[in-house]
Amino acid sequence: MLRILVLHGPNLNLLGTREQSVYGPTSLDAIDSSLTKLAEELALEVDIRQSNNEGELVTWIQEARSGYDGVIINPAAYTHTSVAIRDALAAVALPTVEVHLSNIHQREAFRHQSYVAGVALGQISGLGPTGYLLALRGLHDYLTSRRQKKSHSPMASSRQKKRAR
Ligand code: CA2
Repeated sequence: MLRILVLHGPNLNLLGTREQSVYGPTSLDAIDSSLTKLAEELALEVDIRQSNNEGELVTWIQEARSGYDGVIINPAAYTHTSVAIRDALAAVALPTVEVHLSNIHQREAFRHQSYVAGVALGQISGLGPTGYLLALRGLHDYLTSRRQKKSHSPMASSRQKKRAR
């Protein structure tokens, strides 16, 4: 079964309690529940975590190297500052989708730059909580079609082909 690590960065634990005009009324727990429900439908496993600590996020990304197939991350404010998170994502080289609730490109100039975008498969910005669900569907499609391509490759051994199923 494909396993996806979902990471929420700093202050996202406050969702639904403040700044509803920017980030909407939905709580982080509600976002996590809808992700878990979709994961069940797609027969994926999701491991969802939130941290206000850059080092903790870096450690979790590093640990994802073994046992995970992809990453969904809303790095929150670290999007615009963290070379460490970018380097960790580049090091593990797992397909990663960057998600933002708000459209960072329509906001203050300092939010237009993402250190993560350059190492991500894609970025979803401005679609609110739906962005996380689209990210999960997108990763699912990407990973399953990659598996199929690998298992149909003439170079794939019968053991590789079995593993890819
Ligand atoms: O739009 C997004 O998802 C952001 O990643 C959210 C970050 C912000 O720094 C990025 O530029 C864009 C901020 C998350 C803070 O969330 C709060 C939620 C409720 C109350 C206060 C902060």
